[in-house]
Amino acid sequence: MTQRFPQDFLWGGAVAANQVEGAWQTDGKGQSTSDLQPQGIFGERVERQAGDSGIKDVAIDFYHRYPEDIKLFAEMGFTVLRTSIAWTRIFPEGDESQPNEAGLAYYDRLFDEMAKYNIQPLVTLSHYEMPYGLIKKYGGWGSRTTIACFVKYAETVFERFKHKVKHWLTFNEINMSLHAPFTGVGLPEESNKQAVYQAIHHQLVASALAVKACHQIVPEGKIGNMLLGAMLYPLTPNPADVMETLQQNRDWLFFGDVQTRGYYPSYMTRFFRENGITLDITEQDKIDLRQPVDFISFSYYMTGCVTTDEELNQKERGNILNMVPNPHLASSEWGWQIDPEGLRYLLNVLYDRYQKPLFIVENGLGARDTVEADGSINDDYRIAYLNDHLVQVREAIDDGVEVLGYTCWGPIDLVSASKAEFSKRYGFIYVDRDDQGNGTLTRTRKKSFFWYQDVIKTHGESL
Ligand code: BGP
Repeated sequence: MTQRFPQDFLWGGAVAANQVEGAWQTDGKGQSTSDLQPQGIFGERVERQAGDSGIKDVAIDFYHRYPEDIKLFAEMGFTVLRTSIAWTRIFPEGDESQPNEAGLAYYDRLFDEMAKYNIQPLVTLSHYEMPYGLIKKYGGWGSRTTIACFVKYAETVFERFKHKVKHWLTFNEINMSLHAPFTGVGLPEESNKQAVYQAIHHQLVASALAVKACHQIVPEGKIGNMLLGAMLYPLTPNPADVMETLQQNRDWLFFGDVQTRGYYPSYMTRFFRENGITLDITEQDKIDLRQPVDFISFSYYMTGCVTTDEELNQKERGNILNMVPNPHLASSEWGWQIDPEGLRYLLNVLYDRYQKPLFIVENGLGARDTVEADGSINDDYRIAYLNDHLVQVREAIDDGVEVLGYTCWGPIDLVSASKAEFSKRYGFIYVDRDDQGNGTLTRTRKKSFFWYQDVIKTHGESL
């Protein structure tokens, strides 16, 4: 088999504005949903009172320290950095007639800094946040008005950054809206399926309109969707388990089907009927949806199993999506099951299904790190995790899957999305900060920093 990755394969890391930038009220930024979730993406919405503070208010202060961080990414050899634009820096309330110039200027500086080192930006338009103003005024994605606000925001940033950013993504892990409605579509957590799927429909239309706008505005622009790629296996060969697995995988593949094919898959007709869901889908919506993405991107951390065994289904499973654990796999401290081969499997499944280029835009191991007396951080567990996954990516490429690149999650430590804390770390670069917000924010290279540097330098031959 081939030992090297393709010459033009993009190597880098991925972060999200709200998990690194901090500066939550700087230069005219408005309140976003993530500013109101002190417990993370599954947490309650909490109105902020004067004097309240949260771990993300400063995060790792990337807003001010990005030159130092990008220099470190360049030292590792990054050719791509995935980040997101905070919508509230551009339209603080979400529906202003004019964008906030200070917010646009910040991203100009950021992309210019990346260009100095030939690091391409891969930019997510909406990563788990939206202007709170749009929720107060219109009810978030429950309203069609939000589609127009989002498209205006997308057109604004395409226009402004069209010569600096060629790769775009619409909504981060769009399928997560089913599990965390406030984070995903700005609806109350207890919303019923009818409301959530209607809001998702609005978001899918907005995503398609952003694809159209990107193609019109950005010369040679490419835009993809972004899925949480949590592949499910049947727990047993019982045909009932196998069928149920097919159905449950469709819960998330549905998003990819619409964004890639431009229309709702037929299995959803039955799903909506059996769940008493009637969607308002206009003729214009159907036309608007017909804007397939150029490539498919996804996050990959784990797989899970499906069972029809009632008793097993009653058990508490302790991982993020409440998936049945696979008896053949080990788990991280947070119950995320480690499955490198599953990444090759998923890449093949997606490529067989869509025949479009794929981009792995998140993958990594959240772990507690120990700083030794001499200041070093020997994160061999992280190296092992990433090494095993990249070997499987190389296998998939050898299978003929077209993979554009790999941006592992959190190349620098950042605030965890699900836990809103610091001790779950992903980085090659350690940031001195704890769960209470104490620490100097000093950056330190971990052992994995040098490992990744070598992987990139050798195009994967060192794996
Ligand atoms: C993905 C999100 C990221 C990120 C990552 C790791 O679902 O897109 O924002 O944080 O998961 O999750 P966590 O931070 O909860 O460990």
